[in-house]
Amino acid sequence: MSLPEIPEALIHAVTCAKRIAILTGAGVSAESGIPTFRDALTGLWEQYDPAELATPEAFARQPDVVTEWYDHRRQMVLNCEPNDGHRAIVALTDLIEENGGAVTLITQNVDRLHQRAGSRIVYELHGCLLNWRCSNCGEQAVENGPAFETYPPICVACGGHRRPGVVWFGEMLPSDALAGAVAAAEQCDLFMSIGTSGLVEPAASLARLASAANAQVVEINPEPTPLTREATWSIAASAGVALSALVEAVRSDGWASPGEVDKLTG
Ligand code: BV8
Ligand code: ZN
Repeated sequence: MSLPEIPEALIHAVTCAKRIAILTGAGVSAESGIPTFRDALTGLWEQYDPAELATPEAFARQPDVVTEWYDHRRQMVLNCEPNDGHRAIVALTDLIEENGGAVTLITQNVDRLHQRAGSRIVYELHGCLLNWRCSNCGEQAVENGPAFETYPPICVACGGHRRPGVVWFGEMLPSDALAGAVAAAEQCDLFMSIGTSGLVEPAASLARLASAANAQVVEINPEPTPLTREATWSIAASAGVALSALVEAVRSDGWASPGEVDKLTG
């Protein structure tokens, strides 16, 4: 597979950036074998619309169907591994931090693969599939084990229906994650939108916040999105391939510039 062309100006922007904000979507986990959100419904789930299942109303109406779908996704996530895209984000973060910059990682994903790849601070805008809580008494636990025996899973403390700790459509985002993401978008020099269709709010507005604050914006997505025509750069490639190529380019061209070589060789 040919490596995508990484524009010189983008490599320069990455090496000059003091603050980079990265927003990821389901496309970053696709190369781990996790269907993207809009393709999530294959097989027995294909008769459902994800946006229909990802709501409090659906949980109230069909707690068994909704929790079985989420538990099916939880098992998928537990049985897959982070991919080159997740690892490249860790490598890029380390490179930037070694050179005095800062990276804020914001994700719409609920699979915790960034953390499993080694990303330390992640703003999870839409919660996490592994956290489950009682919809009645709030009792919560991280569930890393096998599939539940009953749907919906029942709270041992009060007998209530347990739900996944994700943010459903119509629910507020976690205020600390959203505040951190907005601040990072408003203060960054470079905003990277990776593997997201840019359809879900308020996450989709972060790139516009960044560009309104004079940040440059790069999008990595094999398909065009509403952001494509507004971005400074748009790389039509998969996250794993494009991010690995970007890290390679920054490592070799970016930081091997004459000033850096003097600094490195003393
Ligand atoms: C809220 C958890 C306040 C559950 C999810 C304006 C402002 C505020 C709210 C709204 C607004 N307008 C509308 C709303 C309401 C709503 C909304 O956005 N609706 C949309 C559909 C119009 N927003 C909300 O309800 C939010 N709450 O704002 O609270 C409020 C409340 C009520 C009324 C007003 C305000 C809550 C939204 C959170 C929903 N929960 N997830 C679960 O996972 O089941 S969202 C869900 O979609 C996932 O988190 C997913 O990540 C996310 C976004 O989708 P993407 O990540 O982009 O995934 P998608 O499949 O769409 O695209 C994948 C992309 O990857 C594609 O472009 C593809 O080309 C690309 N790709 C594929 N392979 C690769 C790749 N890219 C790179 N490499 C590859 N290999
Ligand atoms: Zn309970």
